[in-house]
Amino acid sequence: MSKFPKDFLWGGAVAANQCEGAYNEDGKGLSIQDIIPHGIKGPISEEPTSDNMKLVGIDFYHRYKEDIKLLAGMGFKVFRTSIAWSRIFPKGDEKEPNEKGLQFYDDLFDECRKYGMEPLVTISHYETPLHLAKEYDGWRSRKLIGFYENYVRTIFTRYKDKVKYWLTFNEINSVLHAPLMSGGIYTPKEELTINDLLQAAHHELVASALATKIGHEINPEFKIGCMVIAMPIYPLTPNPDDVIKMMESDHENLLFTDVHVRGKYPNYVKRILSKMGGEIKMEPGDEEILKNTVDFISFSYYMSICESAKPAAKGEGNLLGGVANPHLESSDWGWQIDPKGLRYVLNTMYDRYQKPLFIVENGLGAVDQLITDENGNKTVDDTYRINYLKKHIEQIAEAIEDGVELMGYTTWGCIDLVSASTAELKKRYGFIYVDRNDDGSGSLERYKKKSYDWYKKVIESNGEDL
Ligand code: BGP
Repeated sequence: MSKFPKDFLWGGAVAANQCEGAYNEDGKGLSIQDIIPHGIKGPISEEPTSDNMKLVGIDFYHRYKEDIKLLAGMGFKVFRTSIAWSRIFPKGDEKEPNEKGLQFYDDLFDECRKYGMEPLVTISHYETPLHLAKEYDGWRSRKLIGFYENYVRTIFTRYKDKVKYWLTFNEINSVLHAPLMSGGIYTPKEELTINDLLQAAHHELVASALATKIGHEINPEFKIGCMVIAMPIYPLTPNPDDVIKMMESDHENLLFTDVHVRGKYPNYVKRILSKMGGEIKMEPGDEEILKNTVDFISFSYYMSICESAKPAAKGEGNLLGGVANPHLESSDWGWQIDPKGLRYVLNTMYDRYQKPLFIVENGLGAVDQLITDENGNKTVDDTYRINYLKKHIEQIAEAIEDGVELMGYTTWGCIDLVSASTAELKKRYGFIYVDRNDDGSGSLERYKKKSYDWYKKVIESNGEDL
């Protein structure tokens, strides 16, 4: 008997800016991704440059029918993608939307539904319209709440009968760590204090709660969730100083789910703010809006990290940094692989909130080798990816046995796409290989990897046959 609920939502995830390409077609405006050619650590460009792999992505904009069919071939029940805000409102602050942009997502969601796949839609996934970044400094400006409100009203109304599951902001807690990519904040990070970042976060939190309210008014059947980076933080040693350091780091993440689920700020936020002096500037009505809490909590899970009170060698953590754990192995990009950490985080989150959870990202970024098999088909022997996913799914099953209420699981980058942190194509996550390389070469042909048939079997058996 499968441990997974019978209506468990198995599937995969992508984001518009990492796969669609067509960065300036059909009225689309520029987004901040069009000026980040080399990922979060690289310099930004004034204009889009041809070395930016996201301008073409994997050409999903033109090939989505072929891709959705391939994903449906694995039996996907759900497909997570995002809407590129700048396709709908090219600059972000217009009143009227771009019809061609709206039509594209109508067609995409219809295509998903044709195969019985539920779209799970991220409203803002690291793709703030560039104009909002340059003109307003992104989410540092309170004005963004109004622009976002106009955007969500437009898409909720348009897709109210096609999309049921929504996520308000991708990895909302990352705004403290990658302000440009996450919050469209143009001011360099070095010039920002934690209080500046928490103020920007406040604007996003108000916008998120407002979206939840508006969404439920437009369609009471909507399920609207928040989305955070979930990363267990372990103390590097049992030294109480390390434990306290861990707790303080954790607060900076937990505050986002606390506000989304409890509808108000936790007390410890005052202490974080007091380090710099000052407080979050609220406007009348903000506290009331924050009371619109989410239906579920979703998160990405790639790794755990350690914290130490002593300055120690920093790990290559996702966006959050941290100290390396001597008990774990790392991916080629230095992300520490920790399947049991997933069971742990599912339990701690469920214990804290008693809300349904949804794992909307998990997977292994690796360099894949395209080969020709004995039947003459091009493929990739990605046994390492299968092993990674298998170990994580085993731990999910354990967490379900622990009593955690879990809605679904979407692996990240189910078809190869451009990396968010490094902007490379060679960091691949997919069950489907896309022939495109970092020098821009490649036919854009799609090939099934070994993991394709494996994941199909996992879904067919509802997580029994790993
Ligand atoms: C998360 C992002 C995704 C995705 C993933 C993998 O932080 O939500 O957009 O890209 O991580 O990261 P990367 O692409 O940097 O390997």
